[in-house]
Amino acid sequence: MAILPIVTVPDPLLKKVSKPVDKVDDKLRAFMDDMLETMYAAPGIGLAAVQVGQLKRILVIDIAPEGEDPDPKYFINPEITWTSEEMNIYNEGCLSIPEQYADIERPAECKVKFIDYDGMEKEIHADGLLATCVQHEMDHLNGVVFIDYLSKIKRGMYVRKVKKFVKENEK
Ligand code: GNR
Ligand code: NI
Repeated sequence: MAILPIVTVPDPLLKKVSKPVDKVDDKLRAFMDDMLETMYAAPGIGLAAVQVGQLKRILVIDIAPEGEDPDPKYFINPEITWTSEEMNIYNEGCLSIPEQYADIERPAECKVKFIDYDGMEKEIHADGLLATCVQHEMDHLNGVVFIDYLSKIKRGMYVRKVKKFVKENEK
């Protein structure tokens, strides 16, 4: 297992569309384990492969509250098949936009079809934080981050703050 470096804005990689995975094998599972370890170490509740430099359609998510048993979820080639009309606003953060938060409105519930850790096709109905997190991670696979929903001026402010944060943390 390994903790991988996390890509931050304005890295152009974060704007790219990730490619579908064609085979779920032990090598891919080892990479997904590294993603999970990286996410826990950050710490975060979700991570897309592009955030650790790989343009693959893979997500890992664990929304279990701190102090409770871990509940890792792996999503390969995820597709959102349904979203609710009801919306929800959540104060979102992103490991690629460290220390910055913004209220983002998304569908409150969604259904996601995906391939799991064992290569089996599954579909889940997500609500609450899981629905928000799945949609945030799906955005990463399509080259979108939450600041893309803000005005150009606000986005510029966020990017500047992240650059400063990254610079100060590499000293
Ligand atoms: O750790 C994370 N927290 C979070 C909080 C609200 C909405 C979405 C998220 S995902 C984020 C980790 C991350 O950047 N995933 O891409
Ligand atoms: Ni993110």
